[in-house]
Amino acid sequence: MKFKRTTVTSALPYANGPVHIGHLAGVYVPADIYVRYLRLKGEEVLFVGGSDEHGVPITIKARNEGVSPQDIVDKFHKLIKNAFEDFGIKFDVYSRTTSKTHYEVASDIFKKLYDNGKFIEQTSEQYYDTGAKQFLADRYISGKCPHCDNENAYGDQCEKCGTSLNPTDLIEPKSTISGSVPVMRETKHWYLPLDQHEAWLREWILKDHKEWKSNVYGQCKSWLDMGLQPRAVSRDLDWGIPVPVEGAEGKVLYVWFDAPIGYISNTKELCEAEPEKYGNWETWWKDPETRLIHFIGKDNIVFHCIVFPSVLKAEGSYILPDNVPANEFLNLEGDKISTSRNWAVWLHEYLGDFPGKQDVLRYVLTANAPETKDNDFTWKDFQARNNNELVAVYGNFINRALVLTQKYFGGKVPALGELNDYDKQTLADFADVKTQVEALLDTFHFRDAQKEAMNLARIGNKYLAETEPWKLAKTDMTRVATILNISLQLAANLSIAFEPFLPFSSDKLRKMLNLNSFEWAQLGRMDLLAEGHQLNTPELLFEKIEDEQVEAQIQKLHSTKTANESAATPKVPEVKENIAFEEFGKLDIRVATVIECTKVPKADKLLNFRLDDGMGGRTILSGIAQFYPNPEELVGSQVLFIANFAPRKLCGIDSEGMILSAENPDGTLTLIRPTEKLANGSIVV
Ligand code: B3M
Ligand code: ZN
Repeated sequence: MKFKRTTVTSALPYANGPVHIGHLAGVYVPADIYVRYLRLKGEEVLFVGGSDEHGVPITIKARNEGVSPQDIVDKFHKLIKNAFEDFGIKFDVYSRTTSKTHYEVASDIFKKLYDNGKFIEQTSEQYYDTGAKQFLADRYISGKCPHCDNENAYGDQCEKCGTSLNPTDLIEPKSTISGSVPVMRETKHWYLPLDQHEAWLREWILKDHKEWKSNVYGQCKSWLDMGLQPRAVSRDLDWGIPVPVEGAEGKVLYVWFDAPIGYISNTKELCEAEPEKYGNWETWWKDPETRLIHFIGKDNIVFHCIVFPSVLKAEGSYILPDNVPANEFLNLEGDKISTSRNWAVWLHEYLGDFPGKQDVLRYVLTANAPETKDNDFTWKDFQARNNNELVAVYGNFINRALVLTQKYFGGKVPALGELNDYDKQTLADFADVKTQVEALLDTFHFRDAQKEAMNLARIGNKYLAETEPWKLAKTDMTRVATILNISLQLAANLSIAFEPFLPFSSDKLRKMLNLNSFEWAQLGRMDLLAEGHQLNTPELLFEKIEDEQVEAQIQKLHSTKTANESAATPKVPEVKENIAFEEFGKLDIRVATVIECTKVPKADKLLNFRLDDGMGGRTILSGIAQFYPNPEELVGSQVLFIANFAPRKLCGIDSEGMILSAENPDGTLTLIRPTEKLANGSIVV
């Protein structure tokens, strides 16, 4: 079938941490390449992204940090969105699943499925914390692992031995919220009966989409062969979209039910904001002439190929994905990327450490893309690919062509004379690049497509190296003109061929070539620059990356990892000498709420806390500024302080007490904060 337009989605990252190179290589860079390619061909395409702002991990992070889940997602949504923008991932829309539109769209879809009897209701027993008065998500239950005796296994997984668990598998389960022993209590949930969808899914994937990537097809097949089970689409949680049904108080939509609907909501939000430009949102989601493509990582395959399509099918008016080109995982320096161990290269940090070098990372991530199997990123390879390929091949060719034109022809495109056999051969090599790169991009082989583009640069580089126009300048200017004309046409071609992969450099190159309009269709043509066309002053397209720069990165990686590992096996400082109870009794430790918290000017370490201590308020300075870069985020938290500590003057400010922190094994300090709201001024006994 011939499609008229394409809706491209890329997985919505959880807004509980920044994006790292694994996410980029697996999802965002390939999606962006594909979309840029379609745009360049003049096709109608919509690129939808956004943040996934629900789910239990966000609530856990919020609880640990003593802030609200909304605070967490606000912070990371902004950070991720800005980093993507800086990196040139060009979404048409990047919104969030806490938006009003998303609440409406997700609730409406749930309601429609509910009203049409597409769910089944089931009651089951789940752990409940009677003190905290809430059902416990798997991650909120810890206990002993039945396989390896690890005391701190979670209700969904033991992180020590890696086994997936059910909360009921845990020996001596405890609520991580209150520490108390949870009880079993009945709860009702709505389930999507995937077993009833199995027949059409088998037909649709296994028969009609044999062209899907083998890793995707294989995973779907094994799910289908195991037999599908009903999946709960609601949870007992207070963070998420309320289940829009009577009698569902305290229940929200399961994050994996609402998140993919986010693609639809974000499209709707965009189209309603700019209808002239984007038209009606339904065209992008309901017209059978629209092709839907989901870019995701391999851990999301079942949700995009089985669960979400079943929701769309049950709803009845939506199209299904035409392809789901999921990637495998990227490792880092031979080890699995891990957020908790801080074994990652974070996008926002890369952008800060390597300003203006977006394309280098894009290039390396595509060159090592985990398209068919897991792959590895190393800083040495990053440096080598930059220095030996981008600088020495592509950059060198462009620089020579432009500088020589400047030198011999005042920057004007010289005339093309008669072609010799080598010229003809070089042009022939370029002639079918369009078909070749296109065939690879159309089938999501981005790695090979980029390799093909780089081979073109190699041909150009070799052409100049072998024809040596600088040697001919004294004897045969007609020949020099021909060689440079050909080289410049090749350079113009490269700016188009590389546009999907290296958009910043392509743009820079076109500025140097003084080339304003360009399109994919021009690829392979040798008349892109007319004779006499004036070029702009040449600049280097890429710069060498020095050893020190990558060594600093390697060191940074290892030092943060070591800090984290030593935190995992802490050395506990020795206990001090015994004291009598009366001595403890002399300390007056109390609870207060932070009402203001700012950095003390000219003192790097000090924070100025204004506290509501229940006794009219007081000011205390505390030397923890370096551990709380955003002190305003502490406002509203409760802290413990020593109330009868003799006041002292610091930096000209009276400090009336001392706020309690704990020292971590790596020397960092963390404020001690009560987990339940207490009356200000309460005494700690
Ligand atoms: N946030 C999981 C992930 O980042 C999830 C993807 C949602 S896509 C709708 O792996
Ligand atoms: Zn275990």
